[in-house]
Amino acid sequence: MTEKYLNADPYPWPYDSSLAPHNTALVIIDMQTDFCGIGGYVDKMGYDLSLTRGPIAPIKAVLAAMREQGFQIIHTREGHRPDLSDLPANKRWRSRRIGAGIGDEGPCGRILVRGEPGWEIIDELAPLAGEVIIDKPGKGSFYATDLEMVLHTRGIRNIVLTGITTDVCVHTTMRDANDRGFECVLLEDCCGATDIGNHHAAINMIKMQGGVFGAVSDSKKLLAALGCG
Ligand code: C5J
Repeated sequence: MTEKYLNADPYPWPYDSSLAPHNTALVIIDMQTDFCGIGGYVDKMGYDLSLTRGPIAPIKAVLAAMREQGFQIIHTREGHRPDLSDLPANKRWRSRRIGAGIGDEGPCGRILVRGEPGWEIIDELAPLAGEVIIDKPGKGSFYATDLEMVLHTRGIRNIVLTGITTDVCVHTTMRDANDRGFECVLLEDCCGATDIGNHHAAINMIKMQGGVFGAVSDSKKLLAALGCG
């Protein structure tokens, strides 16, 4: 098999140079209006939307190239059932405290509730028919979902992580994937956080201990590795 990898820090990724469409998935985490759109959950909390909107263009470029080459594409959405039966009381209480109560009415419908306008993935990164969408009630993409089964069924060993937020849902998913034996890379410019310091800290945490959760790269390096640079 031809060896293929991308330049990444602290090691060329994946560790065994096995980058290929049949064994590698692009996972795009929570690119929903609630996290990066006007009137959504993050906006209601008062954060700077430019930080969570920054990754849209680089993800779009990576998504187009990986779709074109036949890589597996997986989207996730954080959200709760309309009856809120999967919303822990403490998660609701904390969100109300900061003025963006999950399940309450907002400018984009009920905040983080499945089926509401704010919960939808933004148009720029809308899933195509046939692409896997994982609905998750928590921050990690494995908890209370069938993501692990989907990855195993499709023969995926390598995961390219993108989306928002770097320090919460992306990091939790990367840690959980790493513990399950998946080989992960996070594309730095394809992620964003509500706090820029947290974004940088989350990136640094991945690179310590020789790549404790995997490696870090960016959209340009990935596109170059795919021959689209
Ligand atoms: C958060 C997420 N930050 N998608 N969710 O609440 O990271």
